[in-house]
Amino acid sequence: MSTPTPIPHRTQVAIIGAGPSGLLLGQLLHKAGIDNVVLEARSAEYVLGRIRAGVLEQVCVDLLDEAGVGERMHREGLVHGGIELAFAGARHRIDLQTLTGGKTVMVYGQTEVTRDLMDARAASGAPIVYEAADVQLHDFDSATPRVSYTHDGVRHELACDFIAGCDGFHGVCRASIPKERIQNFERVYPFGWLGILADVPPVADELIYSNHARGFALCSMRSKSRVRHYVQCSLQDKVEDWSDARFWDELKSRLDPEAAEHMVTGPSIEKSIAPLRSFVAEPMRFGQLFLAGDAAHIVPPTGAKGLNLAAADVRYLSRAFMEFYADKRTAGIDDYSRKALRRVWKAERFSWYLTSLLHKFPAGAGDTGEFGHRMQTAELDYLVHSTAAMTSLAENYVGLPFEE
Ligand code: RFL
Ligand code: PHB
Repeated sequence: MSTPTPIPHRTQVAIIGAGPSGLLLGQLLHKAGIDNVVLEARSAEYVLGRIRAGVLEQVCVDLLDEAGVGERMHREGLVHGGIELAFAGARHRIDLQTLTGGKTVMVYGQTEVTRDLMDARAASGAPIVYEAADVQLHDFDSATPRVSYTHDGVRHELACDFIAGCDGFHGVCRASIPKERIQNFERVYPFGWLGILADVPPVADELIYSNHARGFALCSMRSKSRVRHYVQCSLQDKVEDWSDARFWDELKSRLDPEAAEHMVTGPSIEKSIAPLRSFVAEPMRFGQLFLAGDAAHIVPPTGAKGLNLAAADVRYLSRAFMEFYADKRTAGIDDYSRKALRRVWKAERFSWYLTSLLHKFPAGAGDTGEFGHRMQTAELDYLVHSTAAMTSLAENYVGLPFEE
């Protein structure tokens, strides 16, 4: 995709990063008549090649509708009213819809969300620069922040009122904040997820999360004919260590016999390993610079919260900017970090809880090894027989309500 319109030297909001956070924020602001420029380090094709999240909460679906990009999602996405937990050789359904008074989730890949947002951006003619190299932030503590970058070998400068740092975990925005002004909280897990994408029918109608003595497994999907499956793997593992045959055998060995028997296998069309991490940076505002999405926090993918949390930040931030430009009210801007972090920490807690409940932890200190596995099995057994416990899981999985 080429750069569609001439890039202005001044805008209201400079958005760094064209992942879901940056693109969604850009689209919501554009619809509200707020000028913005998106600067992305990579090409559009590269961004679309990253296979990531697959489950959208209702609040994320609503926000995509508000941005005017929900049409294909409603046509092609799969509405799920439950998930299955597999352990001790059997599967147990958690009826999300009944337990939450009618709430569901939408199974629709992050790649498709990103594509819909990129298409809408191109159609709107709002400026976006792909392959913007060496992005640097200037004077974000002042009323006249600027961003400089190189595009096609030429250095450019963009003056703005605000900078939205939507540039993911390895981006430049959080890295630009002096160490003494930011506090990081982190937990790195001693394993990763090996994921594959394959064009075969899903093994069941809903997602299966499996706790097994050999390690965690997840059967997810992108459509009725494309699956996304994961197995917990060692951090030392390389993608090349995992042939398709080894992957399918390992996945089957971690599922209940019925699922293993009905599994349709096929060649992988993508295969990658992701490390698991919990991370929060506080605060999320530094003068005129606001962090959103993975730039500010990371969750392990077990709770399917990463993308949804990014959307939640964008919801708060877009409203804050809209209030500011409509009638100069700064309450939303001033309260952004506090409100966003309250939600972030709850999603961190849930993602950490599900990760702890479902993975095999190497023997060591605390609830690990064989003792830890027995604790997990007892907790899972309690969970699937207690309406109170299942309701707690369900209300977190479908997404907690917003603080207005
Ligand atoms: P993104 O998607 O990382 O987008 C950030 C964008 O910023 C660009 N960028 C820069 N641009 C300009 N200048 C710079 N200096 C820049 N540095 C970086 C990047 O190229 C990129 O395009 O963050 P965003 O928008 O906040 O979206 C967050 C979600 O992507 C993320 O939370 C989820 O995908 C997390 N996640 C998963 N979540 C789930 O719910 N389920 C999953 O299965 C799942 N799998 C994953 C994941 C995240 C992964 N990462 C980050 C490595 C698997 C992986 C591998
Ligand atoms: C996915 O489909 O990629 C997916 C689904 C649920 C998760 C994590 C990843 O919890």
